Amino acid sequence: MLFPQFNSHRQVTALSDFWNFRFDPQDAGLSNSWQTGFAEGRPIAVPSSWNDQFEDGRDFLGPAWYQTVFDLPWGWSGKRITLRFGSVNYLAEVWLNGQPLGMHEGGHLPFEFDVTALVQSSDNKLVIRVDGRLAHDRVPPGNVTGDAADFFLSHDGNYPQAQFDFFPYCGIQRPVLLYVTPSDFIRDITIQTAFEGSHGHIHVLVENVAESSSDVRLQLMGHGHDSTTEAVPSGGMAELDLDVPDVALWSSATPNLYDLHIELIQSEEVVDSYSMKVGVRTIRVEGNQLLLNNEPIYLKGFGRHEDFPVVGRGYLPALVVKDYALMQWMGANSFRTTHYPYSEQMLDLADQLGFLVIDETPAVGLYFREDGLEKRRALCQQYVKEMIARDKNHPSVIIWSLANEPHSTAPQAYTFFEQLYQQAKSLDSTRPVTLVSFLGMDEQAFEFCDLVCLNRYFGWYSQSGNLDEALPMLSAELDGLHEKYGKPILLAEFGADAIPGHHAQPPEMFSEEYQAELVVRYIELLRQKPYVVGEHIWNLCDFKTSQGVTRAGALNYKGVFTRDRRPKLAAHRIRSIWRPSEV
Ligand code: GCB
Repeated sequence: MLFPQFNSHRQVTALSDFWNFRFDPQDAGLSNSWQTGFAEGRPIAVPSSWNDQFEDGRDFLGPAWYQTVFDLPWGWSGKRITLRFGSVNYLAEVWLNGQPLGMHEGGHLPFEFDVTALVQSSDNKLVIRVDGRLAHDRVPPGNVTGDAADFFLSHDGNYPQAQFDFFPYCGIQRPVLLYVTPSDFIRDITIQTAFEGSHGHIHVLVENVAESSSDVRLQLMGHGHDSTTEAVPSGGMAELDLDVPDVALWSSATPNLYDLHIELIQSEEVVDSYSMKVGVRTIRVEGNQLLLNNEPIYLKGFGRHEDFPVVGRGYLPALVVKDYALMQWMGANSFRTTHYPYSEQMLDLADQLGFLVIDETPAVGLYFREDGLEKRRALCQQYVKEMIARDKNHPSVIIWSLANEPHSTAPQAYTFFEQLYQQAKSLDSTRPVTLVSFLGMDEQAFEFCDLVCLNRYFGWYSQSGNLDEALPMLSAELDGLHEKYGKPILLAEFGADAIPGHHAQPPEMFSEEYQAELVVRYIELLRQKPYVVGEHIWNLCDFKTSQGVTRAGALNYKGVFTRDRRPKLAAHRIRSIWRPSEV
């Protein structure tokens, strides 16, 4: 799926700003008046979560209604026009000029509609009903009730009752774009790269709707290279191979990117074009190692959240830049998109700045009770497909994560994840696939996953306050896991809550000293295990959660930075390990 862009054949505009908005607490079918006309509402910022914008409705998860009115830009009439939503959490139903366009389930992934037939040159009424309510057959799930024997309710009793540990922010959370393409256009591009010695190779698959009279031309530029290749599509597809002598490989230390320019040509006229950045690199698991460009890599980084006061999970470009600045200052080279795919802009910057990304679907807190299982399975399959379609061309994305902490002791979990694993591999054979588990030895999916990703909180949720007891347990478990599965292991989460400004010597729980000591001692231990390929601290920053007895102020305080991005003691201590020469 291509991100919309401006060039001499394409244009894009954002329908951002203040929209008209209304909560619909009775689910009273405001639909008639709100689908067709402009009803009484209040202003809301788009994109942004709705929860923290008003004095009422923070915990209201929907349904709610959004409306806006737009005119087409000059010159767009008669062109192919698409309406694209970057992320609406959770369930979106969309109408344009009173006509239904369709619906999309699941946040954090884009969806779009061809609106050519419905759009007018002026006074277009766009209406979206958003339902973010938590339900047992949604993914991620919430409001799960019943027998706890076949699943854990680790977040039982929290409010709102999410089956996961972050606030269930709702609304139109990423930009709504309107874009125009020619009627014969480049529909999709898939890049795969390889190299031998200093010779790079780029395979490009171009999908278009053009007839066989078209040609596809590629130009690759950068790092002293400039070459052009052409191919005639067959069956609506063109496959092209580009050779890159003296290739400048993409890596974390040298995030070299080439410029690829693709043109669709009919009767010697260029009718469409698309430009993108390409990084040449390989990634694979071999033995105990994770190899980037055939060299072992070690991941140093974080789990994070798209989370900030007032905007909630709304896209905030300055925050994207800030979080990269913090991670660079720390000496991190990696992060996981816990627990949903982050914005496309976040990944563009990862390509540019050389961050190694584990890209995770929104499947957090899954459980395997039969009730609603088929629906949850279908949603997980949809998410894998949409995530790979969106992110497949980013060199920064090195691993796909199918889920975080599924409650997968049930026998059905094996087939559930094996199917998702096979699906991911068939969509993209070039990247390792995993899931992130808290079960450890009992995680059935580790039998087929390419690497083992474990979340561990010894010294926090168990062996609380007692690191001398906690560390040997971690050590023994890691050794056991490696013996059982013989795969590289990433410690994908570890950490402790620290209330900013709370100090204790000797260190004790919730103090900055205890968080710092726990994280540092974990890292020292991980570095002694040759099969460990990385350390991802939980979390980069404090973040908002549902209310519950374990979350003071409805915050998870495991950030090494505060929610407003100020460092705690742990940040300095970790920096001295990750960037020793700078401290
Ligand atoms: C976990 C979850 C993460 C939580 C974290 C915690 O294992 O993956 O979403 O926030 O623990 O702090 O409890």
